[in-house]
Amino acid sequence: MLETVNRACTTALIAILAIAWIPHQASAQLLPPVGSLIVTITSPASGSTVSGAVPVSASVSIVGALTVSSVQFQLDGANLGAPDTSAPYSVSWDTTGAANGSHTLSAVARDGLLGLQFTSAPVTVTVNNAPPPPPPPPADTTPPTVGVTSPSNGATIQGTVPVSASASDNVGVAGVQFRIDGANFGAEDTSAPYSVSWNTTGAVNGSHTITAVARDAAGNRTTSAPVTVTVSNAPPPPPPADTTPPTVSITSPSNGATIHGTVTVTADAADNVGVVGVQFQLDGVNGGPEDTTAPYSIPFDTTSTSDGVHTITAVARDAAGNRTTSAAVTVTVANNAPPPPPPPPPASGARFEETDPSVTFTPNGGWSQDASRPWSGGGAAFSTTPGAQVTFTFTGTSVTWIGGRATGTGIARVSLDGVVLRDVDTYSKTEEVRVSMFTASGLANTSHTLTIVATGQQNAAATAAFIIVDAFDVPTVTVSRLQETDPDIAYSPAVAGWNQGDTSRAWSAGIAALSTTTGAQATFNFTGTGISWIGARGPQTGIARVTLDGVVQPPVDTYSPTEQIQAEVFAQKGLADTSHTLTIEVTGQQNAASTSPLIVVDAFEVTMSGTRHQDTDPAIAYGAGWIQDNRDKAYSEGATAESNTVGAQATITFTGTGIRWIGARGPQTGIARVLLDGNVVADSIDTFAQTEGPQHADFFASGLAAGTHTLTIQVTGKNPISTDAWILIDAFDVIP
Ligand SMILES: [Ca+2]
Ligand SMILES: [Ca+2]
Ligand SMILES: [Ca+2]
Repeated sequence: MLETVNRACTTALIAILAIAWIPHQASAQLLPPVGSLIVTITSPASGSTVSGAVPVSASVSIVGALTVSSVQFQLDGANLGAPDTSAPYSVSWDTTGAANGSHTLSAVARDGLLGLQFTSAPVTVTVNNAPPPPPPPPADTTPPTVGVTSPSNGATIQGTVPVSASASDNVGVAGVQFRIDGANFGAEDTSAPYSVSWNTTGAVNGSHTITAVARDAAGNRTTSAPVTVTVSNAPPPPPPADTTPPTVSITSPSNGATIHGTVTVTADAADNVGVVGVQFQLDGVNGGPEDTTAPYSIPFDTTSTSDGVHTITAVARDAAGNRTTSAAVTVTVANNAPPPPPPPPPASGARFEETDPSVTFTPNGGWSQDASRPWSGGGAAFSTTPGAQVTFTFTGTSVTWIGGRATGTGIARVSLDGVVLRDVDTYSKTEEVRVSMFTASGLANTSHTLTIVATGQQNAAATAAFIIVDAFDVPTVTVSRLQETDPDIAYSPAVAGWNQGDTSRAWSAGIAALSTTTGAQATFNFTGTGISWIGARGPQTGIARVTLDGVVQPPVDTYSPTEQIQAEVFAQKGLADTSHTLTIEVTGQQNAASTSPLIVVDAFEVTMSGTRHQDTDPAIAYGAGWIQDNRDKAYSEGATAESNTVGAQATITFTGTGIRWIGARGPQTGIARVLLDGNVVADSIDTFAQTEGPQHADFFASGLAAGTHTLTIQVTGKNPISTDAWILIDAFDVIP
């Protein structure tokens, strides 16, 4: 079919060659119609809106003997793409190449026989493409600029300095990282002004390089020009100089010691930093090498020096060269002396009961045993038979007769080794059980015989002439019986805890304090080496809790099926010779056999240092105004001297290193002045107290030079609230 058409066309082609230059359109008009091509744009539809790439298609209908050689699409009259020579006729239109808005498409079909052209009806469409995306921004390739602004190049710095930089960027600086000697220093500073603080004391002195690295958000980095600085810090101050000298003291031998042979000299030394050595000296001259390690000591061969008094010192040294010389210890070197005497007998005496074989009663029928009181050892001997006597043979330098006194006790004659010493009046207004009756001291340390003879005589106030022999102490022990009214005893609760002043029994000094109040306490502060609580036992007494210097003692059960008035219910000996505190507490508890928890505080006996000399001792010289042999209270060995006369004075001459004045306190006692060796040592001792305190130590002096001294008591007046100016001399205790 096509070949047939082609042959037909060849003829027609030759015919028109001569007029090939004639425009086709014109030719179509000039030539008789031989047919037509009806071109129709099939897509897109007229009036449609298009975007992107769209196909533009056309169909051609042949009318007559024409053929279709091609279809040329047109956009707004201009060719769109190449002519399409074969059906289906189509071209792809990239509408993005056209402006948004109305456009006209058309298609021109070309006849293959005569070259006639037939144009379609126009199709108008609206191009509506999205605007093109904006062009991407240009990449940031511009690095920041940065420079270190402080410190300045070449600077010498010390201490803490700011390190600063300025930085800028076409877009923006994201951060600046400082570097010292190439190493990052601190965190990146992300906000201007860019600065870090540099404590240069952490760096070695010398040259260091500072740079700053600025960074922008695109990652561009710029390192500043280096700034070179010199760190020059002063060296740290030296530690403060040690200006504290050591402390040092010689611990052995003791001051005043007599030494011989080889003795060890020791010292204690201490220092705030450290002791590096202790140099011992004899009479100021170095002895031996310095001891550089504690404990500091050196052997001292006393034969290397002369007999006699020498001083030993120790010089402690610290590393800073501070030196301290100890207090001197004075010793007596006695290389050729005889050995020292044996130590003195123990202070606590041995007690010999009246039943001891060393005690002899004559005539046998004149003495009776008594167990009605809580006597030492449970019993005592008594007699009213004139001439009845008891002898006690002992070895020692002192002795004390322990007995009892009351309104019915009489006068005994006491002899030592056959020599009458004195007549002892044992009368007392109150019954005193197991107390010192007479003491002989200062005896040669040999065997002695003490003789007590009942005279049948009695005090004018006495009702009978009993003599009671309970025991003997060798050597004598210095004891004060202090009443429960003593100002040194504190009672609690203050109100209603204790029944004070009970007189229902023959209490020591006539009265006692009683309590059944659980938790009620009596606290006694005393100084001495022993303590006895004088209370009571009976069918109605309870259990007490005793605390001595804070140490709780075993419970004290004071129950007894029979009454024991003035019983020693608690005793502790061998205490250090210093102040102590004894507390008695009512527990509210009682023995199963007891009828009540009652606790009785009647008196305390305090054992003290020294040897007691009674107010009757011939070593005491009384001036005018003194009254002897007062028996109105429970005094030591029954009696005192006393004066209510201002200006009255008494002086004891004693040999020893200390002395204790046993007087009294009370509502009626006065003020005294005390002189030692003629010098006032206590100008105004006010003995006033609201409660009775017989046998109180009104004054004590110790540490005196060994030798003979005098102690003078002067009555000087009274406290305004005291009823009188009584000053009592009950005894003196001489410290050897
Ligand atoms: Ca006895
Ligand atoms: Ca009493
Ligand atoms: Ca006395």
